[in-house]
Parts: sequence; C-alpha cells; structure tokens
Amino acid sequence: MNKSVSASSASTLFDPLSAGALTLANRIVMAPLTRNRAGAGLVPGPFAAEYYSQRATAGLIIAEATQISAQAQGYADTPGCYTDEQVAGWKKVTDAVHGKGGTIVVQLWHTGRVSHTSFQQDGAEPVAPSAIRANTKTFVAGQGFVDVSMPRALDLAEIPGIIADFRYASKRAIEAGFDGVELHGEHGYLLDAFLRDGTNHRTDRYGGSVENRTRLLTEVTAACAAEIGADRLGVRISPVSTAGDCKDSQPQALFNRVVDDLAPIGLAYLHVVEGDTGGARDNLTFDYAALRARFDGVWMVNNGYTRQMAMDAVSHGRADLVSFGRLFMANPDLVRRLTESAPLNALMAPDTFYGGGAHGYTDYPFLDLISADALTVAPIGV
Ligand code: 8OZ
Repeated sequence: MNKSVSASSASTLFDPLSAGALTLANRIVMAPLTRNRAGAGLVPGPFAAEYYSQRATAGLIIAEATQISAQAQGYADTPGCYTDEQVAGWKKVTDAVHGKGGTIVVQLWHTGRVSHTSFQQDGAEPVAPSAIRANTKTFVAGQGFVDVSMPRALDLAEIPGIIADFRYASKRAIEAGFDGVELHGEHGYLLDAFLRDGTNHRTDRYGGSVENRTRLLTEVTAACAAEIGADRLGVRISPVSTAGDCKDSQPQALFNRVVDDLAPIGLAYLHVVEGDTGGARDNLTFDYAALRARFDGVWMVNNGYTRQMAMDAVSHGRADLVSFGRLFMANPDLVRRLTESAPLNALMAPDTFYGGGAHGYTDYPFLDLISADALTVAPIGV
C-alpha cells in the first residue's frame, strides 16, 4: 500500500506523515508559488536555492509551476525542467533543501491557452483543447500585462507528444533531485482546460463526455506514474476556481469522475484548492467530502487556511495535509510560527511577488532576527 500512514483522529498538524514514498516531518506544506525569477534558459534564478532552503522546515515544499517544454510557457521568467541546464539549476535547489532536512517536489505545468505568441517558437499560437481565447492576462517582458493570445486546438495526433513531454519532465525532475512531482491540474491551464466543458469543445476522444474530458489528465498521470512511481506523484486540482477563466457546467460530476479516474493510480497525494484561488472559499457550492470519500489516499487542502482552520482540518480528519502559499511567501519559518502560535510577517508590496531579485523573496525575516513590534498578523494564506 503506498499510503503508509493515514490520518487518524489523533493526528495533529504538527505530526509527521508518510505520503507514498515522501517522508514529511509535519503536515504543513508550502504551496506552489509562481515568482518569475528564472534566469537565462529558464534556469532557476540565483536566489532560488536560498529561498526554498529557508523554507525547508515545511513538511513538504512544492516548488513553483515549472514548464515541461518550451511550448508550455505562458509567463515571463518561469522555470523549466526539460533541459540539462534547467536540471542542473534545480539540483542546486534540491541539494540545498535536502541539506536542511527538507522534502521537495516540483509542480509541472503546461500553460495551454494561458500563454502568448511571444513565448512560442516563431510566434506560433499557444495550444489548447479548443480554439477559445481565455479572458485573462499574462505578463510579457517589455510589454507588461497583456491579454493572452488566441490559441489553436491541439490536433489529436499531437496529444501523445504532450503526454510524452510531461513524462520526460517528470523523469528530469527526479534527475534534478526532486523527491517527486506534482502535476498542475488547476487554474485553467492545459490539463484543467481539457477537463471543463467551457474550454473543451472537442468532438474526439478527448472531448464531449466527462469520461473523454478527464482522459488527458488521467493519461498524463498514468504516464508520469509509470516513469517515476505513483508513490512520488501528486496531482493538484481546483474544482470551482475561476482562475484562468475556466468553467464547467457541472463541476461536482466532473471532479467526482476525475477522482474516480485518479484513485486507482495510487498517488502519493491529491491536492485540492477549495473555492476560488486566493479568494472566497464558498464561491460555489461544492461537496469536498464527497470527493474525498472517493479517494483512499493522502488528501491535501489549500486556500485561505488559518492556523486554527488547518489544525481543525487535520485533527478532525478532514485533511491529512494543508498547504499555505502567501503565508509561506512571507514566513520562511512558518512551521515554527504555527507551532508556537507566534505572530506572522505581513506580505511585502505586490510588486515583489512576480519577478525581481532577493527583495521580497529571500529577505523575509525569521522569528529570532526581528523584534516582536516589527510583526503584523497576516489574516489568511492561500
Ligand atoms: C500567479 C501568477 C501566475 C501564475 C497558477 C501558476 O495560477 C499559477 C500562477 C499564479 O496556478
């Protein structure tokens, strides 16, 4: 059985957990955070090893969304995991995190239609399940925030190549020293866009019925599991998030089927964004307990969890793991702060979130290094 420890009523947020082959010192996970600081060749930037290793006391770090191929890019300066240089860059990160006793996986993505011709070879159109433009923006160097480009629908004959790219990047991720991989199945990027009837109007075996729309995610997951082992693989979904202009007419039926398809694969964990990413947790009615009941494995939740909410979720058995984004951005020693119920750093200015250097990245203070008066309490974390 790949899930060697399951939540019991006695578990707390601060207890260790084995999730498949992953060994977690506690249930507090760093959510994947896009920071747009990759360098030339989309190699992780000069401060990435320090940034991640500062956060190595997390039970698990999920490194930022990382491209599986050149085509997969949708934003400026997001890293890849498909060239030798990128793998060598990530090795510095994983060595630094492991040197501090941490566990780290990487989130692999293909942005699909949430991209721009300027990121594509020869200015080609981005690819999507169907030629439907997303009503959202991306950031292009020199142009700032711009509308994403009109995509073209992938040919049926191109789909094996997408699956192969995910598989190849997962192999390279293990070579880079990651303990595993999380597949980015959320927020309207390629895998999520295939799932939903608002973005997938295909008439082949990857579109139409719910079974057809879940096929690509399931095939990608199975391929990566065959490559690196299901017990090193997680999947993240966001059933009712509106991020990426993605919608479905029947999210409960759709995501029930997603979980039914993924459950037999034996994943290390399933990671669920509850509600609207970074926003309301109750934007749409959705029965997460019904989803979880279909999955006999480690269950990770995300979106706006406070310390109390996270402690309750684990101790009441609603979740095995809780991931925090904004709180981990602002608090490298979040685990200690949650353990001691210490005050939390506030986030720095939003212009430090995406792009830039060390400021707002590696210069958030640790508890010992600051006076208590310098602290403010951040209300929630994604
Ligand atoms: C914020 C900015 C750009 C990308 C996601 C990876 O929404 C992202 C992302 C978040 O999943």
